[in-house]
Amino acid sequence: MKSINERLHTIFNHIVQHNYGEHEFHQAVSEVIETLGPVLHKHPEYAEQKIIERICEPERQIIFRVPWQDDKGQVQINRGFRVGFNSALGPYKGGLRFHPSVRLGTIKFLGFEQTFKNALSGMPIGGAKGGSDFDPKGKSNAEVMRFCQSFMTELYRHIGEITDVPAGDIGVGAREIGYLFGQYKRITNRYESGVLTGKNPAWGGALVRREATGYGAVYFAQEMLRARQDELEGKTCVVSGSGNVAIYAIEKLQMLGANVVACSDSNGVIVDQAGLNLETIKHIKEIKRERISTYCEHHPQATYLENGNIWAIPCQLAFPCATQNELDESSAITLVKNGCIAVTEGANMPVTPEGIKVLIEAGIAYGPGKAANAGGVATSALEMQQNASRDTWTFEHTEQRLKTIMKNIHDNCYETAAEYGSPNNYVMGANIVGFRRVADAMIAFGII
Ligand code: NDP
Ligand code: 2IT
Repeated sequence: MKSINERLHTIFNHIVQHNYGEHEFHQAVSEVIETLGPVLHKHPEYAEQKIIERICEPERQIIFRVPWQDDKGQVQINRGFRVGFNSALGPYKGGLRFHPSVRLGTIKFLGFEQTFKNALSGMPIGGAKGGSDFDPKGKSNAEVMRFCQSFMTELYRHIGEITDVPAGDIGVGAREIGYLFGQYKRITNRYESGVLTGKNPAWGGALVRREATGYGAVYFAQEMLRARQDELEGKTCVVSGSGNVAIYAIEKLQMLGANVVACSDSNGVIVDQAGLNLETIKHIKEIKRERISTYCEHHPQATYLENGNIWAIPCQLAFPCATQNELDESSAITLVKNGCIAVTEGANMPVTPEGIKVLIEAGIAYGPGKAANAGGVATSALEMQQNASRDTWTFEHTEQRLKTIMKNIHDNCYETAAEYGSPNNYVMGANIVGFRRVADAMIAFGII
């Protein structure tokens, strides 16, 4: 009879062999599987029903050609993806990423994470992800529109308000959601508001959805600090990225009295010890769609570090909000040395496994993305709820719901980690809560 750890090892080896070369997917699976030993010990039914093997295999994977014409009249071809990972708890739900680095393995890692995150959120949503290797950077609005229309011309037949509900992610914001929704409406002859979330509030979007991931991550950090009898106010913070998640994390941090001294984009880092000016960042990123380096033209006291490492800027609280594997072992060591007390993931899988080990061993509060950034998708579920009832809620009401959801996620992770013998380990807590919710529903539904 094999031990539980041997069995988990065998399952993982099989997954690596059968998903060849998909390193990010292997990484996401490994991080979850490593924490499930104590769960299998308490609940042998999960092993008997082969729940881990089933949960790691996406229910469906769609790959399609996306042809479009650029402004010069040239034909361009991209690849589109939608992976419906798990629908045990509700319709497939998860964002679309448009970035040149997107491969099937990227979408699978994100869909896998999303399954646990969505379960953890407590909302009735399954897990999915999609996207394309299309690069919106440097494209005109007309090019982005033609791309989105072509993308939706295939995607529309696979989605629907009770089937699969995409939203934004890297490279997909309100502009892209608008073009995608317009094409869906046109093809299907249906004003089906609930088919996409992250819509403009002027035509069916929820207030607070734009802010929700960043705000939610800050609420999560606040709860982690509270559990250690500490608080956010007065803390020096660093937030990587300068996109949707980063901007609204910075906004909430500033509202709560923290000092955010650095942010970044894929070209470099801005450091402003006086505290970042968020209006300037919003203007550069949301309106002008320019590089973050232009910040210094408005604020000469700030410095720009081309290709700089943002984690070398001393801080007490770090918020990786850009992309996967952006914070490695040596950066984690630097953060610890500089006195960092908490790392909260706004992005998906931004800290490498070696980096996570350093943070946990140093006793730092580490909030994994599937818990800390769940506020975005949870508010998407609130948008679905408003669309289904043809209602609109106020900003205050929706933000209060978000706050309560983040506190519940935090408390569930915290209590479950303690229950399974690893107090303060939010990775354990998040994985176990998410896994158990999905697993119990799968068992109830039989072998499907
Ligand atoms: P945006 O496209 O709005 O912003 C992404 C930011 O990250 C930009 O500053 C971008 O810089 C930077 N970035 C992206 N890719 C890379 C890269 N390969 N290397 C360095 N920097 C990079 O995306 P979001 O803010 O929406 O997403 C950020 C992260 O948060 C992602 O991991 C996403 O999966 C996660 N997330 C997003 C949610 C949402 O609601 N939007 C919800 C939960 C998680 P540049 O402009 O130079 O590319
Ligand atoms: O990673 C994520 O949780 C998102 N990109 C948001 C997904 C959603 O459906 O709102």
